[in-house]
Amino acid sequence: MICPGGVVYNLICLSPTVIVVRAKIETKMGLTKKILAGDVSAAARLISGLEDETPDALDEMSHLYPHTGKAYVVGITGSPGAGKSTLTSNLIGHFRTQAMTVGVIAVDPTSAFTGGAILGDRIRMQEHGADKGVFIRSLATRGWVGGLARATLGVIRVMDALGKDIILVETVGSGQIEIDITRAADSTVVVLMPGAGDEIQMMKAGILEAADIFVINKADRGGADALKTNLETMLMMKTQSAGTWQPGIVLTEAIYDRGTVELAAEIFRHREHLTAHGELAKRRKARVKLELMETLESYLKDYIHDIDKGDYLENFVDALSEGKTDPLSATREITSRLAGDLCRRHDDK
Ligand SMILES: Nc1nc2c(ncn2[C@@H]2O[C@H](COP(=O)(O)OP(=O)(O)O)[C@@H](O)[C@H]2O)c(=O)[nH]1
Ligand SMILES: [Mg+2]
Repeated sequence: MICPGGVVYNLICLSPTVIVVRAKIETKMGLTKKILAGDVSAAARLISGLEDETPDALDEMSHLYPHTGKAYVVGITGSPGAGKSTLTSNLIGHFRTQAMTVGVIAVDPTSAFTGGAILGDRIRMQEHGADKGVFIRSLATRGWVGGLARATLGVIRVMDALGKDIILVETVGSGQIEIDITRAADSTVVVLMPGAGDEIQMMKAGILEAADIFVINKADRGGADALKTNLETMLMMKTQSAGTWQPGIVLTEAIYDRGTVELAAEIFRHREHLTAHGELAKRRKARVKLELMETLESYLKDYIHDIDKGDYLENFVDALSEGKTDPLSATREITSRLAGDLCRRHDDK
């Protein structure tokens, strides 16, 4: 039965099952309405659903999506212990004095194993816990990079719909995860500290290219000036065309809340640069593409998982083991079944 939405839907679909489905949809729409009205517990519920990747939460995002795109997203990344959470907490304090509302997402792919870092982040940001203008959420995923990126992008959207002006995304680790998260941010801040020697690793992982702003934190410890000189030399070696953004280097002492105002100013300077050069729209387009690819991938993976509950994939595995087919031919066969199944699935909705 084809059931389009709205009134017509009501008139032609009066069977009890359909009425149940409709009631469920109304609850979902209600969640988006609540979030748009600033309901924090509704936002928290949706975020939990996104972490668990429940079908309801993913559906709800379709309602929420059109109401997003206003917030400015700042990624804060760097090695564990560099001072990201302390800096984030300082930035929250600063933005609040400017009457801006703030969302914070602390992403920690390692915490699934260590369990410790997120607790540390909470403690460092707890002074803002009672502030209604601040919404803080830690995200731990099961160490799966794709899931991590997808959940983060979703949570950014939820905080955006909640009306937060600035969203700070703290991520730990190096390499692929950082690069992925930087694609989700409008401005990316890379936090370094003297004596850690992570400059070389940074170059290898391509983080130098991904950074819009560098912070040298723990400047109270000495060695900060030498690190700054090092970094400047590395940045000079990059080929740069006229009009491109030159990453600024900000020295901070986060435990004493020193350098926060300068860092915030640098973030806004970068935002102005992006806007003036049409770069912000380009970055956001790249983010939307990432979201599309992540959603598409997860949709297809879910489908494959569903059919695997039977013997369908096993039959291919047998045929492959016996040399009767090859992975590409099997993939082609599976995807043509998928095309047929999806058409039927969409018609049924
Ligand atoms: N000496 C010094 N310690 C700092 C500074 N900023 C942060 N710390 C300390 O470094 C440790 C790690 O900080 P944290 O913000 O949790 O780092 P994260 O792992 O990058 O989030 C904590 O014990 C902080 O108190 C700083 O500017 N100077
Ligand atoms: Mg931290």
